[in-house]
Amino acid sequence: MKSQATYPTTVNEEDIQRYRDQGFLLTRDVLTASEIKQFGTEVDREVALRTADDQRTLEQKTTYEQSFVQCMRLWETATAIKPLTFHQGLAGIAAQLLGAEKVRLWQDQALYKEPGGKDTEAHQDQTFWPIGDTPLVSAWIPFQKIDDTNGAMAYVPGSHKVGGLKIVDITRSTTPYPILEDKALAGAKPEFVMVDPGSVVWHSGFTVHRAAANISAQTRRVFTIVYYADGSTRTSDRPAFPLDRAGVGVNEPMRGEGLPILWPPLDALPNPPTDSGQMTGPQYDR
Ligand SMILES: O=C(O)CCC(=O)C(=O)O
Repeated sequence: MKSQATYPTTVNEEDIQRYRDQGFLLTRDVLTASEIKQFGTEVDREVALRTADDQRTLEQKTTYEQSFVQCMRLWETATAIKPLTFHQGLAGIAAQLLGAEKVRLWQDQALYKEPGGKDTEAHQDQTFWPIGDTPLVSAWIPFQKIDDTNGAMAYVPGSHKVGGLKIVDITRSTTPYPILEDKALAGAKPEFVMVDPGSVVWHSGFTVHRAAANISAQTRRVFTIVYYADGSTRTSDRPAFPLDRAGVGVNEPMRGEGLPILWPPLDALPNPPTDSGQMTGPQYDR
């Protein structure tokens, strides 16, 4: 691992403070136009490969699947996507926002909202996982311009400060909790963020967020990377694929082949876990 790495993209103090206050932040021009084109093509290819056998129309899918096509841990099956998941500019920003010396990968994924795809219900990410209040941040990276027609994300400012609310079952295997009505949010409303390709929106694991429906004629193509501070421990035995696969027990540090260090940069990109397979489908890693 390189020591004393300097950040390829430095986040200024004002933006770090904004992130701490609001629980989300737009960072502009993090990826170049050629990176967006190249990675967008590679992620398209991998999503197409993983979903090749799924001939269902949008209407035939479950309510959850109508929100987006979800393909997870793409770095494990597509070598060409690895440099995106391990992107130093992105990982350096995550380290700065988390205030952590070292950060690890929790998961990467494609979230492709098809034309006509329904809205993504308001939820918090972190409450899905047995990781307590581990510092966690997500990068939401669109491969195209996001406006009010194609599934923009919206975040409730300051909602990360209320901590973990009741879990929202966005898979709808049970009735989803109407989190926006939670008294702790005091009526605060999600704010939509429009994004140009190359820019990235970050949100804390406790920020309440949702995404609009895709009423455009094109698929909304988004990649996300979820980072957490190294040294964090598992807080309960609730199932979570990345921890269970790595054999991480309760109170043990969360590390393993599928949870690689992303910052500071490694000298060489690691190999994926030997049991990496195609992981798709309507699970959100509870
Ligand atoms: O892109 C979406 O529709 C939802 C994304 C989301 O919930 C997340 O990145 O945590």
